[in-house]
Amino acid sequence: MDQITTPALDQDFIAAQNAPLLSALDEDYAALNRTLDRRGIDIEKITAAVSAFAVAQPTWAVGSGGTRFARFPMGGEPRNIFDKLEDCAVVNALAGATPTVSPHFPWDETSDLAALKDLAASLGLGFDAVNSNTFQDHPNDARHPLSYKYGSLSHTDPAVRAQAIEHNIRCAEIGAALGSKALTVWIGDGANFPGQQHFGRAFDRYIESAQAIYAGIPESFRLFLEHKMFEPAFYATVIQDWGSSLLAAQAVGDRCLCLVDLGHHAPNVNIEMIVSRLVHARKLAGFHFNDSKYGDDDLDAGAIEPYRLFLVFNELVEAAYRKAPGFEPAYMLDQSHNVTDPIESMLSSAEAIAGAYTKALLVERDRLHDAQEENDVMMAFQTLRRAYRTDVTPIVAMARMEAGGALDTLALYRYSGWRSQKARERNATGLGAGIV
Ligand code: PSV
Ligand code: MN
Repeated sequence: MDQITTPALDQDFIAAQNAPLLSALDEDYAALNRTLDRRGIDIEKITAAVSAFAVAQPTWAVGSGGTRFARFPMGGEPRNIFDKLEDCAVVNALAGATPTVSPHFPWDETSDLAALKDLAASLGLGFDAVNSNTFQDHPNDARHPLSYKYGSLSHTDPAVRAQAIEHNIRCAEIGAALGSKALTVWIGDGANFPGQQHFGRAFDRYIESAQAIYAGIPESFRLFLEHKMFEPAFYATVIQDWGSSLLAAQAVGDRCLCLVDLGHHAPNVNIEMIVSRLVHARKLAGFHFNDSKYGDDDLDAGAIEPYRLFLVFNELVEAAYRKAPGFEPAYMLDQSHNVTDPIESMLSSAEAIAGAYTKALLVERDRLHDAQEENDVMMAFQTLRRAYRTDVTPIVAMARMEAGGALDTLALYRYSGWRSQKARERNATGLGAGIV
């Protein structure tokens, strides 16, 4: 494979572009330091924590997404998993916080896993949770003669369930070969009409299938169950909420955990509270970050409800602060970029997530806990608000630079000419991934 040459992946180039921005950053950082110092907060500690923060990139997010109405492919979009890795490497080089990728099969199928592993290593990328796909048929795969039209892991036909179980185990095998340590299972199983499905029997069948997957994947693997309220099933979904997910995970085993995707709930659901409950149950697998106004919109993290993102991180930081047992969350972006350049969306999302995390780190925990214990409602609320209102931009930028990233990620990405270079090199494909 040819060496990939682009300024966007060149550490010296990034450092040179950062240089003229440094003195302004130093000034802003010093001013924020004075503010935080008055609150007894050590800015260096916060910056170090933010610099160490990482969120995985989903391979499917670097292609143009779409809706059930249309997809508008962009020039230069990735044609296969190898191209996708290149784009993910650009995101990581500039964001300095996205060092792993989460593949999805069969979308990322390749006959040369060794080459894939080599490319990832040469790009400085690792592999995060592997995602299975039994929400669509695999017409080009002889291992998938049966249709998932009426479900997969909860299907009435044992042969379809067996096929779906086999696929999941194979995904974990591929993941193990790539160095991944988790399998994420999201199914589209459910019902479009009342009466279509026996809720209890479908759930029993799902649990039995999840147990079979658990028994078939490596012992080093964690199994993540992802719930979703609706879509593609529009009346009921087998794993529709965190309650169903928790019941299933508890029935499956210790290494089976519940994954929360921010867009998979009814409007106004208190997701930060779900975090707290799953942490309590030692069952929080991690997060798929995105944002939404109406449903599973898969918009960029923090684009619509940045306060909610902060409140979610507040619970995550709280769990880490009190060293909650079994708390080892896996973080991933899960977005569909329909009208933006996916790399730009991932860069701005990584920044938004780092910002929400930083603000959560600024919450004065002891003060908050005291106010809660004393029923000082206003003080508790204001303690959160004070952290949220703080402009943490200098910390996020400093942390990113310390992790090797760019101070102005979007400007550098555009200046690098990556997309137009790829538009010349990669011919159009009609790649389907990304319609989520
Ligand atoms: C489902 O909407 C989901 O959030 C799951 O994580 C899928 O695997 C992913 O999107 C891609 O379709
Ligand atoms: Mn998801």
